[in-house]
Amino acid sequence: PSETGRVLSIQSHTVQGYVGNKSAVFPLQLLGYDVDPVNSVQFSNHTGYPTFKGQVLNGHQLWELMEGLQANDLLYYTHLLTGYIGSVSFLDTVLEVVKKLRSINPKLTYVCDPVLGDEGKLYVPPELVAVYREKVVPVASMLTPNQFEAEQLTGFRIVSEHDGREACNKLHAAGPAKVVITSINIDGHLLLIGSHEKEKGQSPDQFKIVIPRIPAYFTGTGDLMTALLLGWSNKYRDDLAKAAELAVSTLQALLQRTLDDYKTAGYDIQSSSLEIRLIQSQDDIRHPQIKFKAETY
Ligand code: ATP
Ligand code: PLP
Ligand code: PXL
Repeated sequence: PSETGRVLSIQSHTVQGYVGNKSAVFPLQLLGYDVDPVNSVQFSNHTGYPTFKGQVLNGHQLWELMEGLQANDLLYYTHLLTGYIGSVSFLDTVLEVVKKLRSINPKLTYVCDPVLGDEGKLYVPPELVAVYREKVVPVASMLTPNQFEAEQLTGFRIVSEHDGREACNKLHAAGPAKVVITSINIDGHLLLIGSHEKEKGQSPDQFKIVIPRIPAYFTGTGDLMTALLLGWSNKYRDDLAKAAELAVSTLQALLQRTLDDYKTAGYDIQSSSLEIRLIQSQDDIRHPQIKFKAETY
């Protein structure tokens, strides 16, 4: 399928390494999309390193960029993509961006990775949770939370596969037609749960993909995952399960390559978070071999 689009991607930029826009822009371009990145921060490296330096864009500065685009009639987008956002004022401006883009293209698809934290810990200011829950989730077309984020957004504890499906139902009721919980930790493996509410109020089509846990930590995988889900779900609009199979298959091939490269170089893979081998994985992005199958419920 050749369906593409024009994506406004508001995410972090790091000089070195692949998180935020650095892990989303290249794969979307490889899948044929025009991508216009707005760099919400420019840091030397991701914040998991012992130190980082750089600049943060504020809400006014984001809006200034939108005004520049509007003055030249350049605000037509098919998709808006957002990831990690560090402040309420920036997130409020992103909501204004959604409104503005939809006034120009009412069919705009807003793909939102509601980055809040992981493994029981927030890595954003706690005030952001309510803004996501009350204002952002209702306007999102597709949402890609992890287990912790889905819990934060629904107030519902997820300890089983069944809970994951219930959380998707609650999120549909709040707004988005497509929900992918990118990872639920269940006895030693990861579970992705996808859910597509094809008609408002109807019961959604749901599926799971079982992913063996690789014993290492990677940074930027969540951002890459959401970008790939945007790319493939737009090509297979009525088949979110297929889109997720393609995205997961790319990601697992890339993670395996990353692990192999670090091992070959003699690194201790337990010692820190690994930088993904994104550029080296371009064939796996363009033409993923489906090795991870979705099981529909
Ligand atoms: P975000 O915080 O951006 O919402 P997230 O916490 O869901 O993202 P990750 O936990 O990085 O993001 O997972 C995204 C995807 O990356 C998972 O669906 C899985 O396919 C893959 N992944 C990440 N880490 C591992 C791992 N250790 N073993 C296997 N797969 C992994
Ligand atoms: N750790 C910190 C400190 C972060 O700010 C973020 C931001 O998203 C992450 C981890 C998430 O990384 P990932 O997208 O791989 O889940
Ligand atoms: O991957 C999420 C992310 C986004 N932006 C910045 C980060 C990270 C992860 O560490 O440091 C600046």
